[in-house]
Amino acid sequence: MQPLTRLGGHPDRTKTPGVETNTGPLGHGLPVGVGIAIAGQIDQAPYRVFVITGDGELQEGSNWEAAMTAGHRKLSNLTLIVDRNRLQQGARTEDTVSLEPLADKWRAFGWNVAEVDGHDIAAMIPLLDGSIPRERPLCVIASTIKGKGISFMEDQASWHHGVPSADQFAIAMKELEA
Ligand SMILES: Cc1ncc(C[n+]2csc(CCOP(=O)(O)OP(=O)(O)O)c2C)c(N)n1
Ligand SMILES: [Mg+2]
Repeated sequence: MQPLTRLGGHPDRTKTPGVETNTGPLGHGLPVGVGIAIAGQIDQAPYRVFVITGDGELQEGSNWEAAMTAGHRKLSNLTLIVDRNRLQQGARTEDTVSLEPLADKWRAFGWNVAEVDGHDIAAMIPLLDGSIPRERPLCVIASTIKGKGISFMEDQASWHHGVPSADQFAIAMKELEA
């Protein structure tokens, strides 16, 4: 438990605005999001559903059952963002169970796909703000660098659940503020 932050290791709907479902077991967020999107489709409700998954998380089979259902039902109210940092808990994704060709996989399941630099907020906004009408669910594959901007953390799998020491924290804050 991380009592002093609203951005704990696992999302907490009681602490983080906009988060509606606690997750932590991998492969649960997308199936739950698909269920909420189906409910919205049946009710003809105006809301849209956003799900974020890790890339290593996509190795869970439950995601692909959900992907198949979302494609079948043409859930145009659903947007998935994949944090494509190419790392999972202890290693690189492609050395563990490779995900590529990732965009083709989503297309094969009946989704639209956008591939973007996940650190480029200006590029992300038009994909998320609903300004582009569509008839299918959208998967945004956002290429990111774990620990971006902190020299000793960048692209290091060990920072999946690393806790910085006081000295490391001071260095990290200095680098981020520079
Ligand atoms: C069902 C399930 N299996 C295993 C785990 C342990 N686990 C937690 S995170 C993780 C790796 C996930 O990879 P990714 O989402 O890419 O992590 P990130 O790049 O964000 O560090 C694993 C295997 C878990 N939380 N839930
Ligand atoms: Mg990852």
